[in-house]
Amino acid sequence: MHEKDHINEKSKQEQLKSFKVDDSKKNMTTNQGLKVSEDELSLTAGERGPTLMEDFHFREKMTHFDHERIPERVVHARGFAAHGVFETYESMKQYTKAKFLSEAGKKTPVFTRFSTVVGNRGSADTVRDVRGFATKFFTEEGNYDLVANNMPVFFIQDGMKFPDVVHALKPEQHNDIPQASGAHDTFWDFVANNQESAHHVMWLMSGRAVPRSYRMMEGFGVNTFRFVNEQGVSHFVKFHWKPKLGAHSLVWDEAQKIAGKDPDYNRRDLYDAIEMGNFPEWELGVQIIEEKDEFAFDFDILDPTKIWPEEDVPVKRIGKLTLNQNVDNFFAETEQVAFHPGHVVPGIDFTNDPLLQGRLFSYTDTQLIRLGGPNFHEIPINRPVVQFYNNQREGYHRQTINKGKVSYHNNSLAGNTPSPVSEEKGGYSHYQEKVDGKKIRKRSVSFQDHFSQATLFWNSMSGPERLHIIDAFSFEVGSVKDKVLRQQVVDMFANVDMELATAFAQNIGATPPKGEGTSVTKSSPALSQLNTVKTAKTRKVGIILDNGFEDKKIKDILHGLNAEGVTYEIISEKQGIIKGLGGEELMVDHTFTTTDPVLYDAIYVGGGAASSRLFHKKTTYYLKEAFKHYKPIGATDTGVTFLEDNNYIGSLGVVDGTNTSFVKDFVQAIAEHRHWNRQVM
Ligand code: HDE
Repeated sequence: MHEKDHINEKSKQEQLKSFKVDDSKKNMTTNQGLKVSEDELSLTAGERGPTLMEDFHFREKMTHFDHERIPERVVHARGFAAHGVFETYESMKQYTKAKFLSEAGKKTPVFTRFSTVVGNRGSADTVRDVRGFATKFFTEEGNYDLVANNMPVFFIQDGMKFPDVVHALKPEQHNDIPQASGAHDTFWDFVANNQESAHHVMWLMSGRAVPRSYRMMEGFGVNTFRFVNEQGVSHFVKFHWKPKLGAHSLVWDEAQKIAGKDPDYNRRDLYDAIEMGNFPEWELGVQIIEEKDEFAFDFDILDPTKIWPEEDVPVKRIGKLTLNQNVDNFFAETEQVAFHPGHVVPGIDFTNDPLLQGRLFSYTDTQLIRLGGPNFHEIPINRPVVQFYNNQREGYHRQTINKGKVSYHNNSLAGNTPSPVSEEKGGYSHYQEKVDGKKIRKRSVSFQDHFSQATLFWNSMSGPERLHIIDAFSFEVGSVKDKVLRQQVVDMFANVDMELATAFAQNIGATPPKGEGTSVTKSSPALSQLNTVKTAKTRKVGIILDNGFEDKKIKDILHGLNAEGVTYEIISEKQGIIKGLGGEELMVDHTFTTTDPVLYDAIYVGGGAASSRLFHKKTTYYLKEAFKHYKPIGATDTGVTFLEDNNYIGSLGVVDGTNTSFVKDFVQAIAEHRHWNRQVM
């Protein structure tokens, strides 16, 4: 495999195959291969006697167990990953010599890990947080990592401040509370005292921080990189991931409830979608700026607290990522994968973005402690699909068996090999940017405007999105104990928008700000999730049914939903089989108590006998929750009485079965994601 010169989309899978072990139907052995005859009783001196030291099997088993945990990632500890393929749409040779982007139809195996940032490994998926979106491309020129987030800007401008923002965001020092949440004093103290965070905080208070699904989330490389072509011409580039299913969010009340009902909500969603063959897809987009336009904008294009508005610098879609295979082993693959923005291939290079420069140090450093030494690149999931040759040797967990006695360069004993390769033959060569300046600890004034783009974000939001942001500030800053700090935050965000700061100031008992407010009026429609892709495909409907349902009608509706790519689960009072009037049988997936309305995109009441009081009570609860969270609701047959009882008929996104085109209308309502303009008490 290593010596193969042809890399195809299956290459990584083939490479991993040789490391995979299926130990089902096998005899048990020790790690030395010795067959084990007894695995439950330790070796003792007599039936009631003491355990003996010489029980090597007991000691090996226990020692391994004692050492099973490795340190979790200091940030992005909780994550979930899958394998897939990236396919290039068209040759990007004009901009970059990166081979995996060089021709239309070229396929590259990838591994993508999604994550939350702040919580521990066992924390809930749906907390308010940034999401990581890291992709390793196993290219023929070595691994390229695009280590992205689902928000396009960052809290800080200089890597030097990363430990500070993370310390502030993590649980507080004295009591280790709260878990996976920024709703506490130290985070907001950091924000108020580091005003460059304003723009990122706006994103964090928006629906982007509670994505409905990893499959419905945008990704952004945040930092400014370079594309360099064969001729050595460089362009500035920002990377984007655009989800084919659109970018959609949960509502906060729902996100909080899901954190209890199903803390694995986002990972389960990704896993299930892949198992069902609903492979999630994203398009890779690039924004490109010519070198000569470096200073043509009213912000510094190297400032990671700034976006390049898509209306000013269009996003060109250059390829498609498809995740199509779940991992076999979470620890071996998802936990041990090691990303690094410094893993680049020829044609992709860095800029002087000061945050990026900090990152280029941190990622390898952190793997040393997390993965226990300098040989983490040899762990199967991290291995490039091309063989690596150099003079690095030894260290913990070395697996390569290098032949020969030479491990230095230059040498003549091995004909001066392994030998460096010229740029023309594919050797990586850094872009020769001219740098001339004094060694100083100082930031350019072009990085000093911290508020204009935070306002741009606010200006671009629709009404419901603004309400989400005001509620989020009210919750988060309202959770801050220090009243002076609360006021500081209000005064800071008055620089973003007076209406916003006034609204949450009133909710948290702070003094509304005075003054003129900002004069920034610019907006960017691409930032609003109301303008995203809308589709019912892969959405999950909770179908409430009781015995005595209308056989044909229900069957037709189920088929209709299936045909539109909608998935569903049948919910009833008891598990087992329910029967229709004509004897049709359906298997119940969940009872009212093993699931919850917050776990569905829509609720449909198909009715049936619906005679018990419990059925009535629970169905009403399911509908009320769905209604409150702006979800589509459908009902036919006896189910319609539930809509009547709750006065839902005629409300936005409520579809009743008196309509002959029920499936069509319901699917359309599902595609809307949420009916934000519904009047909800
Ligand atoms: Fe990271 N980041 N980061 N980060 N980051 C890590 O590396 C760091 C930043 C991102 O699924 C760590 O292996 C510094 C921006 C993702 O395994 C660590 C700075 C963006 C992941 C680290 C940043 C990211 C990480 C922790 C500021 C979006 C998870 C574990 C200078 C573009 C990757 C690890 C995975 C992980 C450092 C800022 C994305 C400590 C110093 C901006 C998606 O090295």
